[in-house]
Amino acid sequence: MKRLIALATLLVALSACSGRTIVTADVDVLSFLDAVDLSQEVTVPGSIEVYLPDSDDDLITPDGGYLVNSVPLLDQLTGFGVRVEIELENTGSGTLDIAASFRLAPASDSANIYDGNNDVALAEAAASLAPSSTQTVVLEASLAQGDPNLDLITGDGFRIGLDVRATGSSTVRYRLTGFALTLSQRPFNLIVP
Ligand SMILES: [Ca+2]
Ligand SMILES: [Ca+2]
Repeated sequence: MKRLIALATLLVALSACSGRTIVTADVDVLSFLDAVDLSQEVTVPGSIEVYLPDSDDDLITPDGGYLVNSVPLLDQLTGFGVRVEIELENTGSGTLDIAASFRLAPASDSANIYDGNNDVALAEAAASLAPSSTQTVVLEASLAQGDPNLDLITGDGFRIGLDVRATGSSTVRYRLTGFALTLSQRPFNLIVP
């Protein structure tokens, strides 16, 4: 079984593995983000922390991130996976240290998915960039059945976001080049219209 479902807010590819024991929905988050979230040059005046995707029109204020809902499989998930790729280019004259994390939060955590209250950092990565250098940071995580963090995802959806901290005096251009989610569920739990 393989089918594409076009929804108002999300494109989801559904497929079942050959054993027909697990159904997965692949969500390409990149295709739903605004241009400002995908790429921007930011001045780093000693240190700065930005939050992506930005939902309150200010990159440096933490917020509710991106709400994923209106997709199949949200009820009774048996697995969750994420892979994010952030290309970072040091466009200034100073060295930069970068630390990035991927956050997961329930739909109800609409004010701040970065404060450790009802939210969690599932993946973290760091990089050091000399002037004029470019590196790609990869954030990757998966949750298996029984992981308590899966309980953050309910039929109402869930929230996701990236916390990117830069330290140094320079400028940095970030470019989100990959942001993919995989939601897994056993077929007997699947409800598709
Ligand atoms: Ca913000
Ligand atoms: Ca929170």
